[in-house]
Amino acid sequence: MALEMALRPALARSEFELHYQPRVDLRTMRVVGLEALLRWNSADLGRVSPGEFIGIAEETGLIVPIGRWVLEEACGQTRRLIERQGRAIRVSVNVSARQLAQAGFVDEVRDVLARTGLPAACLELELTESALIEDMARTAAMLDELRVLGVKLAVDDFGTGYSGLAYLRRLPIDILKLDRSFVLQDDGRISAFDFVKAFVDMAHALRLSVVAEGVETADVLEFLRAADCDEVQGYLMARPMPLDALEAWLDAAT
Ligand code: G
Ligand code: G
Ligand code: MN
Ligand code: NA
Repeated sequence: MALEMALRPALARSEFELHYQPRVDLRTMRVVGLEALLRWNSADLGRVSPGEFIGIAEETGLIVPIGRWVLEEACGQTRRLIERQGRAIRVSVNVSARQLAQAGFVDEVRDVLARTGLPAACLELELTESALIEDMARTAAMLDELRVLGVKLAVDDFGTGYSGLAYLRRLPIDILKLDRSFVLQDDGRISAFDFVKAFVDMAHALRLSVVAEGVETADVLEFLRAADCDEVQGYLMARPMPLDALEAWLDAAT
């Protein structure tokens, strides 16, 4: 309750900020993308992690205006970053089921791209399996419209649900983001190679590219390289950072 009371005025009080975590091409080790991750510094509660407030934002519907702000901020900041860096960089934005269920979501994405000037191909939307299968017919129509705009579509936390794979045939998905638990077992050991490799091969056969999340060690990086994974993201490369720190990091890395 205290959290919800503090969350309601947070947007108007400019208490949100985006941090960005680099995503790296596993073959060239160049940064090809960034994931925008929401941070809340509450005047009343101090720093609150998304794990604590995203659920409440979803239940209360506050995720809709907050998500709109995230999309606009991520697109605007990335557009300016691309200008300064002089090369294309993709930004991925997490989208909740609740946002996807909004009637005007596609228009909102189209408007934000027009307002910020970010090329559509530089925007990726991360959707969870549960959001995708909630209302398949409607979702499929919507994702087709987003695809026509040129936006990239990713399945986030892939391998954590039990939704099967049929939806991958019906929906115009471009990217699978393998959850950390897909590669690391509960005891911290790396999963069976053949298991991970088979999934990567299947994804490639379906023309999907594969991003592994939560890469923390060189062992895991080499394992993913051997499994033919396309991109990696994790503390081994970099933590999520505020924009200015990210730019300094990018300048140092190249
Ligand atoms: O940033 P962190 O590593 O703590 O993220 C925790 C969770 O919060 C992740 O599941 C992530 O997808 C989610 N999250 C972070 N930022 C956003 C956002 O802008 N929108 C939504 N819907 N979820 C987010
Ligand atoms: O659910 P989603 O994939 O959107 O959330 C990404 C979350 O993973 C963020 O909370 C981010 O801070 C976290 N994260 C990013 N890199 C790593 C990592 O190497 N290890 C772990 N444990 N978490 C990570
Ligand atoms: Mn994500
Ligand atoms: Na994830």
